[in-house]
Amino acid sequence: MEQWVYLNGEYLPQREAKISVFDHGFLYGDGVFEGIRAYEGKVFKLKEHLQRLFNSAKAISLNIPLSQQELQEKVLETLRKNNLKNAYIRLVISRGEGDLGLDPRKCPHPQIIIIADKIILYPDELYEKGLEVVIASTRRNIPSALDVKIKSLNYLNNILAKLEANLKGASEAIMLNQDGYVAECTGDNIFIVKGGELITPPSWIEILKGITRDVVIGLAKRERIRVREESFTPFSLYTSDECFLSGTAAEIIPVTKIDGRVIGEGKAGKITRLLMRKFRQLTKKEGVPIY
Ligand code: PXG
Repeated sequence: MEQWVYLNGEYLPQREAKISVFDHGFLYGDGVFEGIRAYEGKVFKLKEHLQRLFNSAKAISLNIPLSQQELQEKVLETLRKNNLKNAYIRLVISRGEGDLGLDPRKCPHPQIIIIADKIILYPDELYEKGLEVVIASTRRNIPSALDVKIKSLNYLNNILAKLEANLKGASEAIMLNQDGYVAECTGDNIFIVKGGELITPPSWIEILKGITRDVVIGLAKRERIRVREESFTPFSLYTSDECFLSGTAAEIIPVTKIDGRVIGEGKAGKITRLLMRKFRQLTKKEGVPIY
């Protein structure tokens, strides 16, 4: 079905929502984005996503010509316009039209795009069976070159890792930082369980500080599961009792094979299943109402 797309203050039918070929988002990946979910008529963690979007924009000196409150209202309006209760929302701010040079000063009009659509998820059975993943040889960008805390339109680092996974017949790739410590996946954060404790790479390492990651940590603590934010190497992955990924699109999804090594019992572990259940309950309960 054709969707209505928000583009700089207007709602356009999907086919008419077009961006200039001179837009630096397209030419150089100069821009920022967010992926957000709505569940049962409520937008999950909307304020947190908007805050992260504004921080990403600030970091690249991109001025969003709306306040956070105004942008929130546009997101809700886009969902209403499309009659959506359950949705995947893509918020994109690009540098806008310029000339063929890099200079962002020549792009006076940032473009604001909001796409709201139905979400395509991993098949249900994978939430039982778990994913088979590989460790990519492509390392995560270093912060002194391009800080991965910026959720920018430049995702080639992640796409190169994803390609490696695809070529090896896996659906996802784990990325290490330059020092060989586990960072995250191409669009998800990573957790392991060992001896009843939940461990995830700390936020100072080269990861996007996932909003789902924060929710998972909060849920685990409430369930009195000990949580450690600590760096670890692939050895800890291979020898973990459970492993799962967290992200807005995938939510919580178990990992049951890493580089051919079976993790735990080769299916979703106990703590993973508990957190999956608690997470789903929370998404039904919390959020900014659309209607
Ligand atoms: N790491 C990276 C590199 C990401 O891009 C996450 C972790 C998880 O963060 P949240 O806040 O979502 O828990 C992301 C998420 C998608 C998609 O549609 C998701 C992301 C990026 C691109 C596509 O699956 N970001």
